[in-house]
Amino acid sequence: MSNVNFNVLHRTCSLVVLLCCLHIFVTVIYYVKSLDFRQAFVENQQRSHQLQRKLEEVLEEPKTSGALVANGSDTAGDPLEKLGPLRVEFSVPVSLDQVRKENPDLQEGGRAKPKDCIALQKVAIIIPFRKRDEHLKYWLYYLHPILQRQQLDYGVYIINQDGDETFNRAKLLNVGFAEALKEYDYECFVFSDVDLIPMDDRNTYKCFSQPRHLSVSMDKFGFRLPYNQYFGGVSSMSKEQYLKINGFPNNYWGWGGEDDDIFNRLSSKGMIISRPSGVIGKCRMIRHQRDEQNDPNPQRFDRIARTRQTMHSDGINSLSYKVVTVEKNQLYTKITVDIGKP
Ligand code: BGN
Repeated sequence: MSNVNFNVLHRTCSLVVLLCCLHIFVTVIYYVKSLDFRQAFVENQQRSHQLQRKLEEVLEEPKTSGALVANGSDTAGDPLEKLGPLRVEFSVPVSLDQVRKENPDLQEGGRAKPKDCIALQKVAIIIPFRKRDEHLKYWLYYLHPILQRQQLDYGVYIINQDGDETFNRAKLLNVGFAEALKEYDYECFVFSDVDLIPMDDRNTYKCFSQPRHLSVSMDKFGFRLPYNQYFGGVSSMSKEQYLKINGFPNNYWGWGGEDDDIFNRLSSKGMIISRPSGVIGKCRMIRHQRDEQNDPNPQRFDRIARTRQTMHSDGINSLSYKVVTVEKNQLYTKITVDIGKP
């Protein structure tokens, strides 16, 4: 009897052990499978994130430089299709030789126009200047390829203030307007500081139905407009718009206020400022020390308060200066001028 009991117990135990083993086996199989599944899920997720990132990069990828893109063999075709964000940096030095080589289509005086189509506009780019050759190299390096891609018929005019008297930005801009018009039938004028480089070539350096402010989103101001009326840095005006306000003031000697005076002139004539979006209008400023002979002008507060009274007698109609030298090369026309002193 006890023998029979023992046998039954033994068989039952063996069955239980077998069932346990089977259970462990099945559990292990399911566990391993679920691991595979989890890994596949994670890999899938990673792959779709990578794809997403790549897509974003392709859509947003800034081009290395204006020149590289303009001359790259993979970018042949419609130049307008290449427009978009640009990578702009000032850590690698550039040489004028390099800029000349990378822009073989430039004509004497820093002129270019599209070969296969009618230009958008005839644009004179006016740059007020004194002792900023390092900045000028970067400006030419970045801007020449951009301006050519923008299908403009343009010329670059560097207006160099002779001597060491206090700097006068607005008067130099007036000189640029007058001198450029003596050369060619320009219909549009872009007034640009030498240290400002656009970061997106959709920011077209041309004129619009209203005066345009182009440097709307500068790194220096945290990629924002410092104030709504700000019109400094880079702006454009058609010949008509410029003449309607009698050009720019001639008596802002030293830093500040002349751009606010120009804004006052425009708004007094009922014009409004047109601007690109904050994304397209991004630009970088080359960092530098304040120039000598360009201290803040203490008279600027009084002057901008009186723009409406002074603008009809002070402007392009009262401009006087003496051209000292004119230098023309493949990259620019440099006009050195004696504009007098305060
Ligand atoms: C303003 C200057 C501008 C200058 C901007 C940005 C004046 C006038 C008196 C208020 N205006 O303050 O000329 O472009 O800062 O730096 O100083």
